[in-house]
Amino acid sequence: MLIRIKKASDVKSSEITAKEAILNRRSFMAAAAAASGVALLPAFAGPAHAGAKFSNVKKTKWGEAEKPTSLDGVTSYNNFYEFGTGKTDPKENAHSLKPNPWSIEIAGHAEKTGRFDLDDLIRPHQLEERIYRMRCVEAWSMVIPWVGIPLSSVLKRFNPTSKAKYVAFETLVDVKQMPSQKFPILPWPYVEGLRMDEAMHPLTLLAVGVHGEAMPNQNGAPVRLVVPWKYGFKGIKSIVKISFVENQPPASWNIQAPREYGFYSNVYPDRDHPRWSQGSERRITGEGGLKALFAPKVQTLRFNGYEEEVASLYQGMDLMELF
Ligand SMILES: Nc1nc2c(c(=O)[nH]1)N[C@H]1C(S)=C(S)[C@@H](COP(=O)(O)O)O[C@H]1N2
Ligand SMILES: [Mo]
Repeated sequence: MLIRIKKASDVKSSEITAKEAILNRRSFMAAAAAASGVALLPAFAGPAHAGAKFSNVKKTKWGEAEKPTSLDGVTSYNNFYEFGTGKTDPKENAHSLKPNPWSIEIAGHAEKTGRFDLDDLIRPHQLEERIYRMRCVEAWSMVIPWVGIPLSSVLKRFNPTSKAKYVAFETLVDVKQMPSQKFPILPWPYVEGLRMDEAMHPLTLLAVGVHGEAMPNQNGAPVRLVVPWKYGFKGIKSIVKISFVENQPPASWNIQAPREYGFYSNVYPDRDHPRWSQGSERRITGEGGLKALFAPKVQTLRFNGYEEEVASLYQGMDLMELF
């Protein structure tokens, strides 16, 4: 599963022209903003530096009653093994990731495939803020205000064929940017997959930011998956390839320890992990430090509380077996 990244010399001149047009338009917008004295960003600002705020993000009903984990909490306690296995390693080490420019290869059973600039994939869509409960398989959780678009809106544009039964995702492989890839902690690239109906579900997001700003490197800049009714590891970070496939694709943690982590990995408190209970979680608020072990314990809900929205996807499946 090696990823071939197009060299600059491989890029067709038509693509270069398109790219130049984009860059010109951006500098025009920046000049316009400077002239008006307003800090203006286009709806999607791919080149934005970490911390740059998005404009034109539509608020949604999702999670409006929840109290989000602070930005400090969301960015200081992470799992991103490409930067180390410790919870504070990503914050410390992810500065070597270069999220701009970024492109994604779309492959497999679809009428349209190819390599696309991330900006071109995101820009046609209205960015939304969705505050989702996120539950890690390690029994801690956060409430995260994501900025993104429904994954379905991007996937639909490629006209997947009837052979597309699953969607497979891959993270970047580049040991210079992701230094812990020199260690065989997991087989690289990190890979994940969803069944087509899960990928197309309106709750499933392609996220490009948190707390109104461009995705911090440690959270999976510039673009990552968010599937709030599944354990956190399904939310693959720093995606470089999306493939429409016929058979169930490999998923990193499922390959690593199949008896502990299933392909579906829906949050399901009835089914404990072989080594610990999944019945409750430590809610990290990010306030007063990040002492996850001492964070208040709350009950874990079926499908992480999104049962009403997603239970129908699994009708007739034995979720104790197909975990
Ligand atoms: N490429 C990649 N994606 C990944 C991981 C990883 O190690 N590598 N960790 C996963 C796990 S276990 C979790 S809980 C979430 C954490 O996302 P967050 O750090 O934004 O909270 O990212 C997931 N996505
Ligand atoms: Mo996780």
